[in-house]
Formats: sequence, structure tokens, C-alpha cells
Amino acid sequence: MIPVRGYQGRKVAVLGLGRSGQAAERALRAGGAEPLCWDDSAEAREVAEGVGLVIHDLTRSGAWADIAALIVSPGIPHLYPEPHKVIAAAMEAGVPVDNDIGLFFRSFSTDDWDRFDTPPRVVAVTGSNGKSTTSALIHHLLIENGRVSQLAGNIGRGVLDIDPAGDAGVVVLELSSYQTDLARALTPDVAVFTNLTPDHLDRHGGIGGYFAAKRRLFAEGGPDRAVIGVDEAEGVYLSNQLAEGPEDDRVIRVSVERKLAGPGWAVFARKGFLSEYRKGRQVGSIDLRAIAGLPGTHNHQNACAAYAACRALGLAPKAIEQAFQSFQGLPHRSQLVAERNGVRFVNDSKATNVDSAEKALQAFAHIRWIAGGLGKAGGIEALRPALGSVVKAYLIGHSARDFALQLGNVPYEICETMARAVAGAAAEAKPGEVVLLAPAAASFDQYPNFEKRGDDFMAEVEKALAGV
Ligand code: UMA
Ligand code: ADP
Repeated sequence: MIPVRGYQGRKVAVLGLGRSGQAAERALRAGGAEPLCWDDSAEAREVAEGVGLVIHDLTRSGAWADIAALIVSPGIPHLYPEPHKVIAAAMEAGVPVDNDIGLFFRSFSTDDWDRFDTPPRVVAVTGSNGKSTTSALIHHLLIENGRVSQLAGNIGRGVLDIDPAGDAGVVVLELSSYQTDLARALTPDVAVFTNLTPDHLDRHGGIGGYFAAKRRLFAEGGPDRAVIGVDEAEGVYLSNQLAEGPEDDRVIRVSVERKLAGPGWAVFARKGFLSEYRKGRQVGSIDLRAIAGLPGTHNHQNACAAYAACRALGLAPKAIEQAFQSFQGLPHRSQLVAERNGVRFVNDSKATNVDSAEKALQAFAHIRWIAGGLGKAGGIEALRPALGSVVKAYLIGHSARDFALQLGNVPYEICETMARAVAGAAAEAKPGEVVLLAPAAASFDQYPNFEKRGDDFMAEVEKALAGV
């Protein structure tokens, strides 16, 4: 745990008692502060009280006397669509509002650093898609090369839960726009921006607010190195703003759409080959096509971003190439779960919207596609151009019939359940084909979350293959 500095002997309010709130409470206490907790859920308050947390009703008037700061969980809106009433009251009372990320950056360095040959460094990854994969891949590349690395943030572990870093230690943080928007300190050594497509627009007052929240990672103090995906206008703008000129190698530009020429530092992938150019010369090249854990152009973008971040941390191209081979991918994202008689079974349950399902469909040829669930507005209409590689669709869940109407000429079967879909696809698949779960829909009609849906897919694959 990282004990929080700067609040010793002072009262600090904590709003939201999920993963980040609980970690913040512990870390504040460890730093000598007096955390006063609140959660809108009576059940969460009861559980918290049961484990000894101090509950303090932040909704009553006069709640803010003597409180030094309010620490807010990322899922709680502080501005749009409207400020949570507790946050509004804190602002009205002049109490500084912050989050666990701000506390982390204020508290990360310790007196021990005087004895370290190489000060610890923080790599922070943001962007609309590929954050988890890129963060996990950076962590993997470091560990495989004998470096000490810890992984936390939006990927599921509260940032204050990690251990204080030792000599040359690295912390890899996946940061969402909710987290970068509110943090009062944001000082990573290496910052990564993967890409930008519209998401979470209600929380940011539109796309401009969403981009502004992500840009804060590059503005507050400025990282030593910025790895920027430049395949959208926002990335081009950001890299231009950060660089003093074309030779400025504090910015490493990344593309999967074009060769990046010029005297600066760039990493790009074309036709499955990653290239690194610096000062006009090629210094690294990797064939990404055979890396099982990173299929598809979208994963090549993640590979380029992770490669660039690790180069900024001093890993050699060959060392990175070697470690790529053993990356298994993250569960539920392009996850190869089985291969039998030339048929691959791939779990991309995290493809909950049309954008991510499109990337999954583009990553393979000859697909038996399991899709459906709770569809989003517009259904799968926007996926039409990506359906050329689909041999047959096996439709499940609430939106199965709606999706069927939008498939054009693609053969389909309404299966309703995962069990029937997997059994049907496994029985009909021929060598060279891929049975792909990429639902293009939320899971909530049949499952508590996308993870449970992916687990069910894997269990059904195992059953289907046991019968072969
Ligand atoms: N709560 C209130 N009032 C509200 C809303 C929530 O009191 O109006 C309470 C809930 O009752 C609950 C707590 O707040 O007890 C939940 O807080 P939270 O939703 O911020 O969730 P945490 O458990 O703290 O998890 C958060 C991130 N969640 C969100 O951003 C929504 C996790 O990312 C992250 O892994 C974790 O911190 C550790 O850093 C999850 C996520 O869905 C995976 N992220 C979004 C995404 O990836 O799209 C941004
Ligand atoms: P995030 O953490 O940003 O949500 P993940 O790495 O968890 O990203 O990937 C989520 C889904 O988005 C995956 O299932 C995949 O289909 C898709 N995806 C992954 N990387 C990218 C990328 N670089 N660009 C677009 N889509 C991606």
C-alpha cells in the first residue's frame, strides 16, 4: 500500500466505497489521516462499518467542518450529467475535491529514493480502446525482461493498493477518463494515448470534454516521454502540442495506418510488421503476424504503443520481440481459448459495442460468429461492411432477432443461449475457421457482466470439445 502523505492528523472525506474508495481509505489511514466515509448504498455502508470504517453522513448540512479534502470514486459524476450532491456541497464549502490517482502521485516518492540508483517510474496509459491490453502488455514485457513492475488502475486494482516502488521499479497504470479528469496531480514519467473514439460522452459533456479529460495526463507537469497514437485528428493535435519541432523525441508517434517518416521518434505497423524509426533511421523491426496473443490490427496498435513505452524505459528491440511471444492476451479480449482440428475458439466477450466487435471481426477470416445480448442503439447496422468474413452467425440473447434482420445475406441461426450457439458452431466449423464470441452487445440480459459471459463461452467450448 502507498501511505497517503500531506493529511496527517486531518479529516479526509471518502465518497464511494468500492475498490478505489476502500483502497483510498486504507492508504489515508496508513498515512495518519482520519478518513470519514460515505456511500449512497446502505448495504455498502453496512459492510464498511462491519470492517471498522468510520461512516460520516456527507449528505447532511454542516458535514464539511474541519474536512481537508474529498476523495471521490471514478464512477461518481462530479460535473456531467450533473454533479453528485455531495461533491456539489464540498465545492460549495470550498473543500478541495480529488481522487485516488491524485493522492497516488502526491505520495509515490519516498525518502528511500535517495538510496536508489534508478528512481522508480510511472507509465500511465489512457485512450478509448486497448488501454487494458496495452497496460498489461507493457507490464508483461517488463516482467519477462527481469524488471520489477506493478500493474494497477482502471484494470481492476486501486492504485493506492500497490507496494511502494523499489530501486528501478516501474508502476504501470491504466487510467480512464473518469480518473484523469479529477486528479489534482498527474505526473507520469511515460504517458501513453492509444486512440480516441466517442465513449462516456454523458460524463464529459460531449467528445470535447472527453478528449480534454484524457489530455490532462499530458498537461499536468508533462511526462518525460509521450507515446501518442496519431491515427485520429486528436492524436495528431496532441503530438503537435507536445513537441517543440519534428526532431523532438520526447514524443513517440504511433500508427497502424501509415509509415511515419521524419527525423523524430516513431513506431508503426504495416501489413503485420512493426517498425521503429529514430532520427530518420530504422532501429527495430518485428514480425507481429505470428504472435498468437496479439491478433488483428487493433492489437498491433496496442503492440506498437507498448513497444514504444518499453523503448522509452530502456528495453532493447530484441528483448521486447522475445517477450511478445509469451503474451497470452487478457481474458475476454481476443483470447484464444482452444484449438482443435484446425478450428480456433476465440473469446472477445469484452467486445460489448459495435466498434470493438468490428475490430475483432477484422482480425480473422472465415468466422463462425456468436453475437447478441443486449444490443445498443442502432443494433449491428454499422457492422455490415465488416461481415464479409462471417461464414455464419449464431445469435443469442435479447437482440438475437433484431440482429438477424441486420445481417444482409449472412446465413444465421437464432440460438438464444450460449450453449446452443457454441454447440452449433463447433459442430459445423471446418478446419481453418474461427469460432468467435464478439457479441456487439452488453451482457446484462443473460449475465451479470461480460466476464461471466466469456466464462460461459469457455465452459461451453470445453463441453463441446469433450464430445469430439
Ligand atoms: N456510488 C455512490 N454514489 C453514486 C455512484 C456510486 O455512492 O452515485 C458508490 C457505489 O455504491 C459503490 C462505489 O461507489 O459502492 C463504486 O465506485 P466506482 O463505481 O467508482 O467503482 P470502484 O469499485 O471504485 O472501481 C473503480 C473503477 N470503476 C469505474 O470507473 C466505474 C474501476 O474501473 C477500476 O478498476 C477501480 O476503480 C480501481 O481503480 C471499472 C470500469 O468499469 C473496470 N471502468 C470504466 C471503463 O473501463 O469503461 C471507466
Ligand atoms: P479498454 O481497456 O480500453 O476497454 P481493452 O484492451 O480491454 O480496452 O479491449 C477492449 C475491447 O476493445 C477488446 O475486446 C477489443 O475488441 C477492442 N480493442 C482492443 N484494443 C483495441 C484498439 N487498439 N483499438 C480498437 N479496439 C480495440
